[in-house]
Amino acid sequence: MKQVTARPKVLLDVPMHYCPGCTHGVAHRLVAEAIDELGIRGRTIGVASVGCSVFMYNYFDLDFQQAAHGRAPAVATGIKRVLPDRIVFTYQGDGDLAAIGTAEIVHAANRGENITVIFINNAVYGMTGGQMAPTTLLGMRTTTTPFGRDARQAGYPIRVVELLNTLRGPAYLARVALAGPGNIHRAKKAIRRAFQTQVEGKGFSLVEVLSTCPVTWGLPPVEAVRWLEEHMLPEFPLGEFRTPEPREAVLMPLGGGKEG
Ligand SMILES: Cc1ncc(C[n+]2csc(CCOP(=O)(O)OP(=O)(O)O)c2C)c(N)n1
Ligand code: SF4
Repeated sequence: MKQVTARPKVLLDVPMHYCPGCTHGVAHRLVAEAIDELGIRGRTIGVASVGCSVFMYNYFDLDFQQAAHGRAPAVATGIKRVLPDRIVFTYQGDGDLAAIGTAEIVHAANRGENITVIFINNAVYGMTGGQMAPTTLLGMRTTTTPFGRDARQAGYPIRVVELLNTLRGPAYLARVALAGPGNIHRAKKAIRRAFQTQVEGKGFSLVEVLSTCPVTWGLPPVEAVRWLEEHMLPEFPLGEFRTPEPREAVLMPLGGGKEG
């Protein structure tokens, strides 16, 4: 019989701790498939962040470093600069990346660090019980916005990819969604391309992955996917926002600026 699918080699055969229907597991698999397919298993180092994926190092047959709240891009920067032949990636939720670690992600992207960031946007802080995240939708109820997020008090949802796309540093920026086979297939391609960008030495890559948190959203897993499609997609458009181009010359002309 022809085998059409198998567990990625880099993903260990151990039970994960995620809630039933949580798409962290799907995202892990896509990362693992990309690493396997690119043949970089022996030289990849992951940086785990805080949040529900804090224990992801238990699931990958890779070297991992755990970073303190929001600091994963800074830790990844250090590892990559010391070991430039390694492929270094972070895996961060929206609380970790877009709230606690806003400075780290902006500056790592702006410097064009040759690292890959997998950014899981499930619109809430999952691990700590469902508080508002920077990506929480307007009107969305969370434990800290029980009447729905109100822009006058809590500001607007932050579109991380669009924000980083204002910088010149990043080489690859994409947003994908774990909703339905077509979107999951596109998510896989984007994650693979993000790693490929680093393999080719082209600089900073980030994929925002729209994900579900059925438990804190209070929805069964299938309805959570529908909710993502109905509510998150209009706020967070999908696509590749930046693809690798030859790096622009940054040297100033001799004389320090304007000529003539
Ligand atoms: C009581 C408490 N407040 C704050 C923290 C810090 N903290 C650790 S994980 C986390 C939420 C992370 O959420 P996110 O990054 O969105 O990841 P998710 O859990 O949704 O995957 C926070 C705020 C903590 N551990 N405990
Ligand atoms: S709390 Fe949400 S993000 Fe965390 S494991 Fe459960 S479903 Fe997944």
